[in-house]
Amino acid sequence: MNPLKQLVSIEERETAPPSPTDLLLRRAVLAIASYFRVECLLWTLLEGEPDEARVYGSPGAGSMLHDVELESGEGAPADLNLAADLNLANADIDRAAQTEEAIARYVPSSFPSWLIDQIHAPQLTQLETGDLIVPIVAPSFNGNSLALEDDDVTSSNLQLLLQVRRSPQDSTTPAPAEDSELSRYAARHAAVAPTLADVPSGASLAGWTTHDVSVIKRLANELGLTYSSLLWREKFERSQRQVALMGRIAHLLNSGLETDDILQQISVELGQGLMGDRCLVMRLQPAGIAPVAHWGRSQVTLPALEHALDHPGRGEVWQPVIDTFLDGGASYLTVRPDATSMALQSWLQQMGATSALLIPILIQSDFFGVICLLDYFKVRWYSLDEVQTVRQVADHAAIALASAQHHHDSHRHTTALRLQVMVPQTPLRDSLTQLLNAEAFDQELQQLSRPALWTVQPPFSLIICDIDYFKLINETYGYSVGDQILSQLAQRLRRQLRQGTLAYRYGGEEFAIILPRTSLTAALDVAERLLNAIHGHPFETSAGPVSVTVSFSVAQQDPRGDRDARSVLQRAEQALQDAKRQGRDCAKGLEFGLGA
Ligand code: GH3
Ligand code: MG
Ligand code: MG
Repeated sequence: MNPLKQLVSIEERETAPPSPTDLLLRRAVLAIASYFRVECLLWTLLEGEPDEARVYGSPGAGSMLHDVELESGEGAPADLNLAADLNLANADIDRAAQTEEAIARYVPSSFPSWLIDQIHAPQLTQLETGDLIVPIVAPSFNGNSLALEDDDVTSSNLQLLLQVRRSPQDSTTPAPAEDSELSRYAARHAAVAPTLADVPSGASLAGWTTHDVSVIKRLANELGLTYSSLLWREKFERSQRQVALMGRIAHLLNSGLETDDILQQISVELGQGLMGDRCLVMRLQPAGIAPVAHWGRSQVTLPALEHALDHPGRGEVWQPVIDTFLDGGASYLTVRPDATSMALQSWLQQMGATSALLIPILIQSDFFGVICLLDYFKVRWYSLDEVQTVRQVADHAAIALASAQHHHDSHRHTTALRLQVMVPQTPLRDSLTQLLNAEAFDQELQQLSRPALWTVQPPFSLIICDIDYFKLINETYGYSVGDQILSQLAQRLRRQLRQGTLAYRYGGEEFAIILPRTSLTAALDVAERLLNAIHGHPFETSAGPVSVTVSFSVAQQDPRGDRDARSVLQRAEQALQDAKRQGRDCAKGLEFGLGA
């Protein structure tokens, strides 16, 4: 079975359906607002992940939020469908959902001070504004029943917080519609006679009867229990999905796929699984950043990826970013327009993103790059377990890269071995010279160009050479003498090269030699050696000794500036033209960064 196909067929989870907790909270706000004829805010997630705090508001509750900074508000045209989605039988709720603008959900960026007090010591109270505050505390299992944690539960247990405002003229609860689900619900709870003990001692709750307070407390309790169980179920399902995702990624590593494909699938899995807009596996080096694998949400138009490639020549601007990652630093960023001086911030702006989760990939202790989840249309928060998942995936990506590095080295080794034992008819071999042919050369260039290896492999160099005035030699001595020269020249080249260094005849009288792990200077030395083996040493042919000269050129891979091995070849060809122009019979190298 082809694992690639299996993974591609994974259903695209493009947009998150509204979560059950989200629906519950909206429904609760609608119910309370319409039953008590109040404006109502419901604060959520006060339990340790403040980034996920939300506040739900009834249609007229905006004024209650005056002193709170909001990051984003979601007006509620979509919420008009909410009542239908929920199949609410309750006419009150239905009406409220349709006549009012339904429930808005906001992301608060700060909490009012009374709310902070509530987090520390939750208690039913009334604010100076007259708002009734009903804390909803998560069920805890301490005391003489099951204790989950030894921690102090009272301070961290505030889960939801209801803030209710009733205008003075509405100080009594009108009878709700007869047939409403809520009225039955309220009646059921009202039937339990409220005792004075239900109301905080000494509390004088202006505008609220003890009965109302009792009902609202019971509603709150029930809401808290339902919310808790739904929340745990969501958390459980999310962690199950993440376990499944990790399983698929672990499977990929063992799939025999090429590293590029593995990284590509990793970006697909993460992008879809965590529902980002774009997921990149990036190589990050002091002088720049470049994508190795990429997934983008297909339903939206994202800015072109070319911005992802930071152009070289700006110095080592990324070094501080790398250092930060190596120190275990920042992994989550929102884009701040004022922070353009930082490489990462300005890169995110170039990309047009609003927020990013960046997790480093370390191969053993070497920094490779980052896995980058980008969001474009809103600021996206990631929960701790999501971050944890991406970290694990980054470790898996590192394993894939490390084994690719290892594999690449052994691939070279086996290719070299195969060359030595290869039968002459092997199609990758040229029959005249017994060197590897143009097709083999092309294949090797492709191998060298694989994105996952491109920046990981130690830089290679390429020597190419071309016989000078070969046309003239053919014309002077005949084509078959030309052939003899070609064949002997190939032998001489091979004899000069170390065992395992591959030489190719990739054109009529053009040869190429790939030198792995070799700098430009070292490759130039090799070219000089080859040159000297030809210059002044005539070839024995059927027409007698014939002297030929050859022009050599050398180029070294530039992992940042070159797109692939073809770019290196182009640079070598450019250098070859220089050699020809400058009188032939010589070796020229072209430094990268200088060519066109
Ligand atoms: P330069 O110094 O500029 O390279 O001059 P040149 O004459 O070598 O260059 P050109 O590209 O004009 O000529 C290459 C010649 O190589 C032309 C072609 O006939 C000859 N050639 C190509 N393949 C073979 C072959 O297999 N056998 C023989 N004998 N000649 C070949
Ligand atoms: Mg030529
Ligand atoms: Mg030539």
